[in-house]
Amino acid sequence: IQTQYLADYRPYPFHLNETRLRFGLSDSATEVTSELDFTRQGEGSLILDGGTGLDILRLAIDGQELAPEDFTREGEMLSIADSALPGDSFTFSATVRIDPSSNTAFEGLYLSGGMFCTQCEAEGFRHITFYPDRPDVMAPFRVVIDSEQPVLLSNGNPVGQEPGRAEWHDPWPKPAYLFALVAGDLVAISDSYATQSGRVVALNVWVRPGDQDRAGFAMESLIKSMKWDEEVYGREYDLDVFNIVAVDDFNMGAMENKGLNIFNSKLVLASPETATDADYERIESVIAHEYFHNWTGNRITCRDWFQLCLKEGLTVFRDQQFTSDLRSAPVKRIEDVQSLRARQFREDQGPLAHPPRPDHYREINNFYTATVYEKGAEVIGMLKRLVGEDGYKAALDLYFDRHDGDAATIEDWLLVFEDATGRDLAQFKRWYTDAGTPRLRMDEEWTDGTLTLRFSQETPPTPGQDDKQPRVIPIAVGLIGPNGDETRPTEILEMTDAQQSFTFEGLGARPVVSVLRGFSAPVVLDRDLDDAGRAFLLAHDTDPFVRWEAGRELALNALQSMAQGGSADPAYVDAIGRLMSDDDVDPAFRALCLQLPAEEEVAGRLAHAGVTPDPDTIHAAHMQLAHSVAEAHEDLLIRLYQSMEVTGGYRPDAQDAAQRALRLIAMARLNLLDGGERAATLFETAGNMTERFAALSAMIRAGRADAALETFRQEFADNRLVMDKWFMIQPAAASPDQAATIAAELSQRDDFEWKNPNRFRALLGGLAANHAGFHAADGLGYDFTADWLIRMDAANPQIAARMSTVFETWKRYDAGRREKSLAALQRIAATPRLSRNSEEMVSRMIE
Ligand code: DPP
Ligand code: ZN
Repeated sequence: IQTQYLADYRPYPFHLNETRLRFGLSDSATEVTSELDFTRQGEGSLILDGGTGLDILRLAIDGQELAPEDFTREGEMLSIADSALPGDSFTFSATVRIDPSSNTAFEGLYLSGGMFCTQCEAEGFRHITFYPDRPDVMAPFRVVIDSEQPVLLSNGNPVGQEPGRAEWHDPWPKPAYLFALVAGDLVAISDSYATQSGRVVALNVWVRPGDQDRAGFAMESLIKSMKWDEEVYGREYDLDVFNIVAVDDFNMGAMENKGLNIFNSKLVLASPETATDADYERIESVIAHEYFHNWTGNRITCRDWFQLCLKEGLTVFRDQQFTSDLRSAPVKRIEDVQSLRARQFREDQGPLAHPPRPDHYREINNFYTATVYEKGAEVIGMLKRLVGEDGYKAALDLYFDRHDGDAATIEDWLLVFEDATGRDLAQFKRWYTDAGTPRLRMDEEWTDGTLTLRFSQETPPTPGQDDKQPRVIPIAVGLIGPNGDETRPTEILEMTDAQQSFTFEGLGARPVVSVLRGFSAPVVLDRDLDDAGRAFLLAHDTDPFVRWEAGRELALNALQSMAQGGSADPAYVDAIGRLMSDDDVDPAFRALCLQLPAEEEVAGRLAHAGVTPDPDTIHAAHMQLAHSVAEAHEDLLIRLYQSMEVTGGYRPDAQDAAQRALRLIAMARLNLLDGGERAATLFETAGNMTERFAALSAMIRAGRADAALETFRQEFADNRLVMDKWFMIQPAAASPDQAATIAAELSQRDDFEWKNPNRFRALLGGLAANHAGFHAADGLGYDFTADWLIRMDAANPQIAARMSTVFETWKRYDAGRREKSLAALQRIAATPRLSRNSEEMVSRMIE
């Protein structure tokens, strides 16, 4: 399989004027007829993509059937002989037969619980018919669906609907990856939205009969998204209908197909009894994300897949802004940084590191990564910080104006910022082209009222990129006086050199520096600050991110020293107690501060410091520090557990969710002292999934969950999404020496429907979330995971390849673990007929 290179990009030699498709749906023999109106626009042959599963019934040009010598089929490519083309304009037509019922990869057209649905991003359309399956070939679509299924949907506006047939027209030129079709027994909850210019749009959320009462929150979220994009970005919706469909078997979270978003049902369906606060927040943000793609992704798409972060980074940035506006901005920022560090920093520090805009790949599906998405969003956040609110708005207006209807590039994107603001972004572009997380070091010098901050930056080598040039780093700094008052408000220092100093003059007394406010750049910051300084920032900083970060640093320092045989430093325990008892502080923020850094993060930090992490010691340190907090603050935690109880009916809003979060983390700490008593009571009495699930998880940790797990299973046996939680939490919350065995037992159950991506991710992801369990020294976690990756690869390569990233940190650990994880990876690599997806991932990790 060949590597694709960005440098090899060539425009497609034909313009596609219109695409017409006709589907005769049948489970195992669906017939697809296409008519593609082409006009030549450059030199080259007519080459179409088409998977090996396409059975050719007829190929024709301008109605003339092609003879065998008029075309050649090689792998996933169909080439038409130049001699078969009548001139510069012609209609290519194909009738093919495909088998949706045997499509377990869920790419192209497939069946999910008897319902037809599609997933075409990135390259799924080639499994439906022959086509120039590349994002820079855009055309309006007309689609006719013949089927006995009661509901027949495709992109765009409905043209005709009669029993057994539906016709759809999408006037907006789009690439094939945005095509969608759904046919099934579905019911809608419906509403409508009047856009700012007065267009009335019919809105439907389609679900299986019986699920309607769990679709209301998705609809509310959609309406909020439509309004927000008008108010904040001036972007209006552009069709008569907007359909969302919930599907049980789905590789991704959701997909932004034009006018017909298809969602993993876990990101649509929610009720207080079945979904947690975190589920609600995620549904709201993913509904927004996919809706926002209508402009950043669909109206302006990507020229090629190397530019994926053009649409994903920007759309993640937009959904983050949306959540900040609707909920608490500081809390959202901290959550985003937590997830960036846990997933993207981890990726950047290992064998899978790649730039937000990669310049080569073998399988594009392997590049739907935290780097492309989350770091892609961080880079836009930095751009915005550098050019300011007004500059950002001017640049975005210019982007929409200049590139509407285009398949654009990162160069186009940066040029609108240069043109709108007059700034040169040549050096800034390194954020897109270079992999790796810069290390930023800050030293301070204080003389006679003058404070000098000396910064140095360095980015460690990443695969294929040994030498790194300095980047533009926006460093947000504020100064806090000794009495706790802010003496200098936030200012952005713009670092461009490898070493650079900034001076603050006329200061009365030496301040404490609050640096990297709001996490102004995705870097690892090193500075010498003692625990007293950190406790001071935790108590006094006006910047919530730096406050939280100070607490996290205290906890990390304690964990790090405990994991190396030291004892728990009281600084963290004392400081956290003071913060917890401050009722003026947002409960959600307090809950975040009371969380300990994940064990995985401690391992990463130790590895960075040149110490081989021992998962068992880290786990013991984690337990011990949590225990110290519980013992030192038992009365306070009991008070919080009582006072944060939310009364009245369940509401998924930020205020109530914040109280629940603080209450439940208080319960988790008390769990270490009360042997699971509070959790057991809450499990019996709670009326919502947020509390019940937290209680169940605490009971597992307390070793008294057997009966509760069975009660839970009986109650929710019919609800796949809730049962996913049941499969996930058992290995995740198990004691490390049991985790792999528990996962293995669960995998033998009849209801472990492993081909369902959610169920598979729940069980394997649950084990991987148990750091010391997955990395158990006996290697059982590695073996269990490898067995299932091999099995899944034969059915669904995308899911197997993505889950294989649980191994990406394997080189960090001791020789015994390294040997066992390498053996597991080699076993995967040696599997006959391994997919290109898994082959690429595993070979990058082994190299
Ligand atoms: N469905 C994925 C997303 O929205 C890919 N576009 O990010
Ligand atoms: Zn997206």
